[in-house]
Amino acid sequence: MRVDLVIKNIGKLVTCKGLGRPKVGQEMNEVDIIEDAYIAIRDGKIIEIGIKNDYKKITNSYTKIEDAKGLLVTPGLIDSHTHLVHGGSRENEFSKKLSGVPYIEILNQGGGILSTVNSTKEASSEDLYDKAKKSLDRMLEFGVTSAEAKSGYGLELDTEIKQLNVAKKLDKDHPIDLVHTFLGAHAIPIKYKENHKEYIDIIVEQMMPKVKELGLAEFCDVFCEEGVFSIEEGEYILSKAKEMGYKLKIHADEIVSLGGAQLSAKLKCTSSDHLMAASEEGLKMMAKNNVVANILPATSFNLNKSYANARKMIDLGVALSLSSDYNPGSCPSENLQFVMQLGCLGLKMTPNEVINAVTINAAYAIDRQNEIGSIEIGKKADLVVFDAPNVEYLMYHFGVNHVDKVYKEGVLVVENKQVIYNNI
Ligand code: IZC
Ligand code: ZN
Repeated sequence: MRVDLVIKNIGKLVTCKGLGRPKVGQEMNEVDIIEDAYIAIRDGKIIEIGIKNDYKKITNSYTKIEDAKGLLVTPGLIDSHTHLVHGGSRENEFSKKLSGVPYIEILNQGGGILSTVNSTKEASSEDLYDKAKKSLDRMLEFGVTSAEAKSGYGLELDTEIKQLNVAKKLDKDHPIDLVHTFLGAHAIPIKYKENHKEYIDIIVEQMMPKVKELGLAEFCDVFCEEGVFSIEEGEYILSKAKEMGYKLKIHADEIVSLGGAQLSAKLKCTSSDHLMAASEEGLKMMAKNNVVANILPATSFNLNKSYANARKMIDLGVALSLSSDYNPGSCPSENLQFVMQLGCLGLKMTPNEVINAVTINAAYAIDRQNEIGSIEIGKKADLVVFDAPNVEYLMYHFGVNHVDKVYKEGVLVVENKQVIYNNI
């Protein structure tokens, strides 16, 4: 057989092998480690996993052999919740935030999301592309090989489409694979403040069909929060989205316990995100309906809020994923390793639970479990070589980038912590 590449001498290969469904409960603590391993790759896919020098049986002089130098290898990390494409930044609100003005109050004053909406409208597609590309390079340097990207900074058709088109082009041009989400229901534009119904009708009757027709988004998401979209409004929008063939996501119970977790279960959302204020009843319903709880601890950290109750979620049998929420307001950081460290230090998850939550379970959160999220035969050869002796070390030694190398579909894209790809 033809083998393009073998990565040999892997000290610890953490496969995060799947079970045919998201990992829950005790399963989240199981990562499957193979010592002194190699991975064989053909056409960007994993074709064999073995130990020691056994690769010699399948290679020939055309096979490229790379040495992992005894380091730790994991599946490429997946950032399953980002607001990647946007104009501007919001450091002008930083002092206000630090003095204690709540996130929602800044939004109600016309700042927050609405300030980024203005910057995104003003920005050209080229500006949005350059800025988002820089963020994707950073993500890649931290070991992220797939990410979700939401719209939601247009709140009118043309700018929503501009954002989604930029994300589509980046998916093509950049090594990181993107999954696209339409988030027209991210905030109420000021002119519809007294008439939500009018804006919701525009979302449902004009934006959602057009975005679908253009093939620009696979998921639809709603920001359900007190002062933003109510549970009833969220249910209406997401039900219509489902009828149109979108898969569903929801920003649920982030600040106030409105019942977003219950709604995500009722609608069988692929993931329900944030959940810092989710009720036990809602979490139980999510477990029963196989909704992935996508937790974003760097947002809790940055907003100085309490962390989601991850331990309770795991006890109740809810599948957890972790993601960054990268956005210019509540999480201006692309660093998924910091998110993983907060998974331990803030959410009290074990290092093994955290690794599963940014690989195999994160793949389920974006419905890519058949292609990515674990090191298994047939999956993409998306791999991170970490300069670390074991999984625990990645979370224990916090605040630094542990990446040594990143492979995307068998191509080396990060070396010495720097991107080296050339438009693949
Ligand atoms: O720009 O503030 N939470 N949406 C809901 C966000 C954070 C993004 C932002
Ligand atoms: Zn978000």
